[in-house]
Amino acid sequence: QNDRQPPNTGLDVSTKKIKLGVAIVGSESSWRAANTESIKNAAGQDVGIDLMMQNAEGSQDKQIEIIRRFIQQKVDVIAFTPIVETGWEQVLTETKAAGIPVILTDRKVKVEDDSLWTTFIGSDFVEEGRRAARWLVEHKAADSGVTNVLELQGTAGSAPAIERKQGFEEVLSLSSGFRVLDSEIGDFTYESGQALMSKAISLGKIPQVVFAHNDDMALGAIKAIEKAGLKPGKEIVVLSVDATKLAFQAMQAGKLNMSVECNPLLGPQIIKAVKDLAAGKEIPVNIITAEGIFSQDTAKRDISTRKY
Ligand code: GZL
Repeated sequence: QNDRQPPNTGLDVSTKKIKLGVAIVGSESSWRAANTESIKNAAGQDVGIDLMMQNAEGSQDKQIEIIRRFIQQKVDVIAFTPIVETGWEQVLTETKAAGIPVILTDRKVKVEDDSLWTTFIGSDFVEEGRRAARWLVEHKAADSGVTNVLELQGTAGSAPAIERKQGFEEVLSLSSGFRVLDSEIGDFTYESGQALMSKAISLGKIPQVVFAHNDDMALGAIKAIEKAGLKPGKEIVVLSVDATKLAFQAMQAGKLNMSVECNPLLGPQIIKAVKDLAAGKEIPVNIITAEGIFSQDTAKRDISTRKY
C-alpha cells in the first residue's frame, strides 16, 4: 500500500521552502559585517527560507553575475544591496522577465522604470548627512572666520555617499561659519580614510573638522591624525555615520566626537518582506529604519545597549 497523495485541494499545501538569493556588497566595513550577519541570522532562524548568499566583494560586475546565477537557479525572491546607484536596468529587466521580485536592501538604484524592483528596506541617507551637519553647527561655534571641513566620501556612485554628501552640504550651506574645504572620495574602508587624511595633512591642508561618511573611514582618519602628532576629537573634530561599536569605543576614548546611527540590522525586516511577498501580500515600497545620533557624552552610557 503506497502512500496516497492527499486530494488536491487547490490550496498550496506544499511545505516548499522559499528560495531567497542574497547578493552581498562586500566586506568593506564593520557595518557591512553586522548587516550580513543580521540577514544570515534572520534567514537561518526561519525554517521556511532556503538562503543562498553570495558576496560580490565590492564589484558591480560580480554582483550582476550573482543575480544572473540566481535567475538560472530559479530563486523565488532576490534581495541585494546595489553597490552603486546606476547600471542595473539590464539585469533587473531579466529578473522581472523571470518573474522574480527584487528587494533592495540598504542602498537604492536609479532606474527609468521603478517597477523593476519591489521594495526598498534601509535608511534615509540624506537625513543622516543633515544630522551630522546640524550637530556640527549646534556644537561647534565657528572659530573666528570660517571653519574648514574635510569630507571623506564613501564609495563613488553609491547612494549613501551621494546622499550623505547632499544632506551634509544642504545644512552646512545655511551657516556662514563652516565650509567644506575639500571633499575626497574614499570607499568606506579604514584604509581609505587613513590614506585621504594623511594626504591632506602632508599637503599642509589640516582641517578643523573631518566629516567621514562611515566609522571605518573615520577611524582610519583618526589613526592618520595621531600619526601626525595631533589630537583627534580635540584639535580636529571628527564626525561620522553608522554608530558601530568601534565608534562608541572611539567616542569613549575622546577621539571621535559624534556618529549618526545607520542601522545595519535589517535582517528581520527583509525576511518579513520575503515571506509577505511569497504569501502574495502587498508590501510597502519603502521601509525606512528609525535612527538616532550619538556623541561622546552619551557614549559611555549607551555602549552597553548597542547590538553592532
Ligand atoms: C549604509 C551602508 C554603508 C555604511 C558603510 O547603509 O551602505 O556601507 O555606512 C557600509 O559602513 O560600508
